[in-house]
Amino acid sequence: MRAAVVVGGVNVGKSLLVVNFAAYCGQRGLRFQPLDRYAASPRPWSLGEARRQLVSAGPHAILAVQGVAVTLVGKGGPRTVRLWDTPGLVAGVAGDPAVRHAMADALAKVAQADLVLHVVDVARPNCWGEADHAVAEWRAAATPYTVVANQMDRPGAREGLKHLRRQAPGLPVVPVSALTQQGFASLRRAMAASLPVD
Ligand SMILES: Nc1nc2c(ncn2[C@@H]2O[C@H](COP(=O)(O)OP(=O)(O)O)[C@@H](O)[C@H]2O)c(=O)[nH]1
Ligand SMILES: [Mg+2]
Repeated sequence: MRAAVVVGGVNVGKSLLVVNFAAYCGQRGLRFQPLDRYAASPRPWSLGEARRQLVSAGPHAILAVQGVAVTLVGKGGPRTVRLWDTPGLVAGVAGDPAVRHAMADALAKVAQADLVLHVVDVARPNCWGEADHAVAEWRAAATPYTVVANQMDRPGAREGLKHLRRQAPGLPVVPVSALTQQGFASLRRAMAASLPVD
């Protein structure tokens, strides 16, 4: 199955995007598949349970890299893709070994993915940080790469979006709100355009 990896800083809305976008694509229950090396079985969650388990305003709620399969209805037919949720990237080397391992898992997924969805919280000042710059510089030319400008429902997001476009010139940007699902139709179109039909 094709892989779309969702990366970005801490608390930008990656997990809420994964859960709500899967719901938008018609998933009613989510079977999260952890990375193979954890040899764990898929976690079946309702949408509400997945939000409770994964979405949090605190730092690094969940360190696991785990994915959920979704079917994108698009031009020419459906595309099945696994959306991989990852822990937030930070600049520098994390002191906590669990965070360091999680970071390495996340970057390994980015290196293998068929599509990278790089999530940014545009309602935050200076939303394109050092780690964002580093990852985009590393992979944007090598693989289909879309910057997801999230949290468009919040005050200041429009200015943040302009700032982001200046900071990341040449990268495709799709503005969305993972909370209200605004922009999800455009996101699905952008994803379908980069993935082969099943
Ligand atoms: N208003 C608003 N809040 C959001 C949005 N996306 C995420 N959040 C909130 O931001 C916090 C972090 O979200 P989460 O998905 O856990 O971020 P992650 O660390 O990147 O996975 C949670 O409190 C979410 O409810 C959004 O588009 N709009
Ligand atoms: Mg998360």
